[in-house]
Formats: sequence, structure tokens, C-alpha cells
Amino acid sequence: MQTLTQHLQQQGISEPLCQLILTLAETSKSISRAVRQGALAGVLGATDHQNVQGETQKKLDVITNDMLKEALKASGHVKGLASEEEDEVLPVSEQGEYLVCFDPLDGSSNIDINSLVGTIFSILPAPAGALNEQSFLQSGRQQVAAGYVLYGPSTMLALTTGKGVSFFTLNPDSSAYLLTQDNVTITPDTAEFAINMSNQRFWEAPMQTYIADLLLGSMGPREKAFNMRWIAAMVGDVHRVLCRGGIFTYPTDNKNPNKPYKLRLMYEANPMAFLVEQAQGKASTGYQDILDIQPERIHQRVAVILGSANEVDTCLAYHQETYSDQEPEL
Ligand code: AFP
Repeated sequence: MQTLTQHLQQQGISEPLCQLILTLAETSKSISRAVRQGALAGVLGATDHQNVQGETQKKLDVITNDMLKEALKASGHVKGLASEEEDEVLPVSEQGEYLVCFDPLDGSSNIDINSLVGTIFSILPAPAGALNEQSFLQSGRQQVAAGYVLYGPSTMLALTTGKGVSFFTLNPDSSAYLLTQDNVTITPDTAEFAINMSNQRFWEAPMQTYIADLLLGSMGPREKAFNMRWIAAMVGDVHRVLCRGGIFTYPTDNKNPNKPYKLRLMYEANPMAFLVEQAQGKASTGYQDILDIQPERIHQRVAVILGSANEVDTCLAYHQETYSDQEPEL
């Protein structure tokens, strides 16, 4: 089976980008070991710090964030980095060719219940000139690579460099990532949706109507039964969608008027949207493709509707019917 290194070389990826991706992959092996040790390493539980998101940081959020920062700084190919766990962007090396945005441990609320968590990363070209937040505010279409590592029953890396999506599985004996699926493709139709139903009363009307019709099953306008899943870790829900199709959505809601969206654009929505589109799926806010958004802030949040292309189109049709004359500000 082909190793990650062989796959990257075969794809004609530039040496600097190849080395950067391998740095992320090597660091994910250390993160996988830390996650697997769990309580045995005293890494569970929360710190008494809040991050810029206003979320209490778990011990593993901080540990994994430090591991990635140290490895990326040492790589020599990173001009700057942005992390969910860092208030500001961090300059690294003037000579770095790339910017890296990452969520070091997505789904960290799952850590203490031994459920799925993962690392999500997005690699952008580094513009010339001094590094600041503006350097990062590039649309998702500028990404040169994106992926995630899912720390599940097996540790899996999903990667795209703009030439399709590949899955690599970590061999625990050899500690090598081996290519286990190439040209990953999302089925265009599905009968499976993923949403946090507890927010139903806070959604906009189009999403309420769309989900209500799914729940009516064969008795309703969709004329078929739908199944529901919710992992509460985007990395796990998106992996399921890449593996067997589905629609995943964290729509806008008015539960907290100061926070109409949940998922972060630069290091959750954009990398996942790049993977999904490369796998022939779709990724939208409900009103525009996620990859077309012009970012305004590094920790900006957006609504996300992604997955099987035909099902996303059906969901978007509900939005067009109800809001054809207006599009909310992002
Ligand atoms: P945490 O990293 O704070 O656990 O948040 C995970 C996440 O950003 C995303 O991965 C999930 O899809 C979503 O939040 C789950 O949100 P709910 O907890 O509101 O269901």
C-alpha cells in the first residue's frame, strides 16, 4: 500500500508543500497517542482558561495546540499560523511559503466521554509583505491543501491538494499513514441528515420547513424515510458524509443574537468545504458557496450546509423559495 509520502510525490506536489503536509501528519501521530492515553495521561478535563471563542479550554485543546504550533514553527515552510485556540494570528518565518489555519482538536467536548475528536487544517499561500490578520483573509478557493485527522477506532487522515480526496489510515505497528482510499466521492443522493435538533425552535423558517419535511418521511413531500446522526464533532460528521453520503448542517439560529452562527470559517468550514467539493459534494451557507466567502475576521463564523450534491440543492431550494428577495449579511 502506498505511503503518504509516495502519494504526495506521485501527485507532483511541490517539495515545500509536501514537507508541510508531512509535518502535520507526523504531529497528528503524537496527538493520536495523547488522545488515546486519555485519563491515563491526566490529559482529560478542562483548564480554567477561556479561548477567544469564549469556550472553556480542555487540557487537550491546549496540549494539541502547543504541539502543532511547535511543529509548524520548526517546519521552515510556515509564514504564519491561525488557530481556534489563539486570539491573534502568529507570525512564524518570513521565508515561509504558506499560512496554516487549524482547529487543533475539533469536538473537544467529546474528549471526556471518549467520543470522536479530530484535527482540521487549511493551507493557504503566504502573500508577500508583513504578516497580519489581513494576510489570512483569503477566500476558501485560495486553499492549496486541506484535510483533517480523525482520532477514531482507527486514526485516519483525509487530504486534498485540489486533485481529489484521499484517505490514509495510520498503521499502529509501523506508524505510517497508508493510502486506504483514493478518489473519495460523495454519493449525490442520500437518506441521512445530521443536525443538532435541540436548536429547532431557533432556526430560520426555510430550515425548519426543510427538516420537518425530512421527518415526515414517506408520508411527506420527500416520499422517503430519512435517518439522523449527530456526532457533535464536525470532523466525525463530515467523515461519515465523505464515506457514505449525507447532509450535514449547522444553520444560522437566533438562540444567541450575538452569535448567529456556530462553525468557524477559516479552520472548520473552509477546509471541510474544499474536501467536500473535491469529492463532488456541495458546501453552502444557504445563500452562497462557502468557498466563495470573502473573510472579514480570522475567527469569523458561518452557517454550513454540506454533503451530497442533490440533497444540498434540495435544501437550498427551500431557502430560495422563502428568501429569494434578500440574503442576510454574513
Ligand atoms: P467543540 O470543539 O467545542 O466541541 O465544538 C465542536 C463544533 O465546533 C463542531 O465540531 C460540531 O459540529 C459542533 O461544534 C457541535 O455543536 P453542538 O455542541 O452545539 O452540537
